[in-house]
Amino acid sequence: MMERVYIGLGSNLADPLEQLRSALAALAALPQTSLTAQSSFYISDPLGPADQPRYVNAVAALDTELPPLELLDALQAIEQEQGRMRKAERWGPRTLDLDILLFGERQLDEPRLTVPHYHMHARAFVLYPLAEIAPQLYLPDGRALSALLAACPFAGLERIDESR
Ligand code: PH2
Ligand code: MG
Ligand code: MG
Repeated sequence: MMERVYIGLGSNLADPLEQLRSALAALAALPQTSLTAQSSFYISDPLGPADQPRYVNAVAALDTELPPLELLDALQAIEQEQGRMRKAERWGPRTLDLDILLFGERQLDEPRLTVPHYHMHARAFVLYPLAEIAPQLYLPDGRALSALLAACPFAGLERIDESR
């Protein structure tokens, strides 16, 4: 079964734009998967510890036949390949973060994976890029993305024009 999945991409270390570009190439190369859309890149103020560089964020849409935990393994392998170190600090800096935001209509609550992604409902650096590629989207709980956006100021975001 083919399902539509949305991935949040983020980086604030080691040339973030390049990190996101190579991550998108790696997503496009996943087995049983096609990359169907990608948002612009956005520069965003760090959420969490303030003494870290600003992030570059984007959202990608995939159509995949991989089950959720296999996709998660594949995303974590891409993070590792791009130099991700797992550190203790919560919300600390990273070379690459690939988060499963939405997986079809599924609501998952497993030790390794919660979908929809925690807090995506209120994060400008997730909602604005997501709305660029899926403006009509509804979350599995029935909420419209447009309603979430209306409650989430664009503050601290900057869309990069030449990034595609
Ligand atoms: N990711 C985090 C912590 N803080 N801040 C921004 N602006 N963008 C992110 O992707 C981000 C963050 C942990 O995943
Ligand atoms: Mg994250
Ligand atoms: Mg993550």
